[in-house]
Amino acid sequence: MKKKYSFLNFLFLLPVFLLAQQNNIAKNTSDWEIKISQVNVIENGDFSNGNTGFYSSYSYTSTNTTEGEYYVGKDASRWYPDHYSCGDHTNGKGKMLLVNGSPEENRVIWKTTSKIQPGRKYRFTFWITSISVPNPAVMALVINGKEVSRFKSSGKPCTWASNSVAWLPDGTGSATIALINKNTIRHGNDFALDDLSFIETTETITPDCSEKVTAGFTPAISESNVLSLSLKETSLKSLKTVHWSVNDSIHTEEHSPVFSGLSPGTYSVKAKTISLNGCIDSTIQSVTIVKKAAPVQASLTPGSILPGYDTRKMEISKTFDIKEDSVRVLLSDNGIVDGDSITLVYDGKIILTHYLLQAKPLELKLPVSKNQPVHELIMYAENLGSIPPNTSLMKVFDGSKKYEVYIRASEKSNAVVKFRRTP
Ligand SMILES: [Ca+2]
Ligand SMILES: [Ca+2]
Repeated sequence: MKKKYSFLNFLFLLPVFLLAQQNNIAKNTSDWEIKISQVNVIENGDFSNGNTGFYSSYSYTSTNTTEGEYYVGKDASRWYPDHYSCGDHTNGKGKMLLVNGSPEENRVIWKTTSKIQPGRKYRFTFWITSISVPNPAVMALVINGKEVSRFKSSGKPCTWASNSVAWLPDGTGSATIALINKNTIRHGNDFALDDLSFIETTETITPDCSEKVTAGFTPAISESNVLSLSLKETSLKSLKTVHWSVNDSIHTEEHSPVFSGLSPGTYSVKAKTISLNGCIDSTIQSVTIVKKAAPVQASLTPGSILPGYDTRKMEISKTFDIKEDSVRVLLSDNGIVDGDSITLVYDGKIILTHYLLQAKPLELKLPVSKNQPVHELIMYAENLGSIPPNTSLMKVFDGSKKYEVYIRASEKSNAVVKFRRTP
């Protein structure tokens, strides 16, 4: 079910900033100290184990008679007498992949699929030499169906050269790597491949942003002024996150958020997308609400619309002494997320209603002005979820100081937290 952000009493919201975005404060710094594996994830990349660990559409034969054949061996001249007698790349004495280029287009010489770790970066390297003259091979490297490089072998036989390409995972969780010879000439066009590797890297890789998810979106406004937002892109496969903001005061990372109870006016709606390959896009649109929904009454008090608000006991959970001009408050469901729905009242005004508590914290920035000695945040339970009462973990940040408190609200009591401004 989609949660709804109400704009009830929207005029009162300013300058309260609600940030329903994922917070990274509690994230352990060790998350960033990623150990890089130097292991080659390609099996048998040096061909020391023979004809195994890869697929080929070429024909395997120990004696070369025609084009489109391959062999895993130590000496090209023993495979076909007119080939040069080149040593392998690994140590000059080992095995390599010997190939007589096919005249058919796009025949796969070598292909394998490797599992990859999400969020990591990789580098694929292969070595190639011609074993005959003329017409050196032109090797296309294809990863997950996309050609990422094209490399021409040196025309000189027994002269190894390497091609190496850095690669960012595309969200599929694996990398199917293929080598295809783009040269289809029969004469010459014979070569050897060796020391294929696919290894994690820490280098900076510029992503190919021609395949990013664009942040174009369509706002839809219903009769009752419910604003629904969704991205235009039909395939969200390569979307990592979308960040929505309305008037830069309400933020959410839901894919398709719904905002209810908007008062008439013009809103600046921004969508920012980050694709799995790290490419960023953003779009801003003005959304105008013309038809009046329920009239907003400046005199509306929480008690006039929240049943039992005034009669419930005000249970003070904690009073905090605050030094800064504002506090950051993070609210999340305590333990099992069971559908607790709440309204929050700050200094007598509703700042958020029909909010479903989640494991991912809601972030609020609340002003703690000196004009008023004590500020009150009240949590009102709209329902009790499946496990009553409504309990929530509240984290309070006063500058660099951090506090935690569990608060609970029920049909009998409202949870109250006070912020006392220190001089
Ligand atoms: Ca080798
Ligand atoms: Ca040939």
